[in-house]
Amino acid sequence: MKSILVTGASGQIGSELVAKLQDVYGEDNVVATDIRKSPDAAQQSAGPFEILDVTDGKRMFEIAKQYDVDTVIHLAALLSARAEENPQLAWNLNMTGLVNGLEVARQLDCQFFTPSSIAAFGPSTPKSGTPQDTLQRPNTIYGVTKVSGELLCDYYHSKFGVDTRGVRFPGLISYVTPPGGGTTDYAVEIYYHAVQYGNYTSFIGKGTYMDMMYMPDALDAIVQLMEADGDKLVHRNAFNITAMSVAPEDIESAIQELMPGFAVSYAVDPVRQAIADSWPSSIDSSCAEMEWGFRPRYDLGEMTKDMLLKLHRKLQ
Ligand code: AKB
Repeated sequence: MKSILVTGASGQIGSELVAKLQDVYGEDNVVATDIRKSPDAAQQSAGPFEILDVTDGKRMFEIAKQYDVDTVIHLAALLSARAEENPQLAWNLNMTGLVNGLEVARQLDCQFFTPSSIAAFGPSTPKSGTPQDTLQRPNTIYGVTKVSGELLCDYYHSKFGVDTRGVRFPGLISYVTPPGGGTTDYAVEIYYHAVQYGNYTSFIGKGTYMDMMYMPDALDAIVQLMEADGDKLVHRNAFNITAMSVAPEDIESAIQELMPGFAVSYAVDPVRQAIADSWPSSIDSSCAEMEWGFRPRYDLGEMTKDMLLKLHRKLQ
């Protein structure tokens, strides 16, 4: 049975991942940590919770030791758009936090997972069907931290034997905890606005394709990769994974299937549009499929049905 430390547990992925890990490994075997507790009582984990600023390596080590963890899932990070507003803060939080997590894993012999992102690619990367191994020259600070993070995780594996694993997440869509400060956030907002107002003004332009995935598939992928036989992994940090490549008008059409009056207009934000334009329009996840059996369950239609149902219940 694993004993898992999760950083960034109050965030978009963390708030749902903690509950999933508790289901799989038991409530007391998942230590949720974040710089603050989620203000939403429904999202507070039932198991142990500790306040942790991930740039404080000493405190991270103390918590890991206190709970005798054998796995670290490091999620705390600043996302793309917010990182662009404060690059120094982004570097410090994303890289110092990661080094601290890796050091805990090295010193306490833990398995280690941290997400990378489609942001680890840049304008010179092949834009469609982006291969697992390709050019990675991102021009955003978030992307720079993600490529650096991938390399550092590989280094900890080859140099110190730490069992590091990761995926390059696309935009993640969920109805539980909204993301904050990302470029793909429009694809979450659009569903909230559909239910609340019946229309949406997109800050990402028509025809901008990016990879996306529904949160249940993202959570399954983390557990599946962590449970995968290490001997079968050719790659580690980090696997391309995706469930769909969509533009705003595709999500609009999928919502219109269930809400015919719904309409999207556009007020493009140049900063976030430039970030989106520097990312792939679709990535190839065949290495993840072959090496550890990645297979998402939700396409755009199934995800849209579930999102609208859950948001109607949540917001009305
Ligand atoms: C963002 O938009 O910054 C994130 C990501 C793709 O990593 N959702």
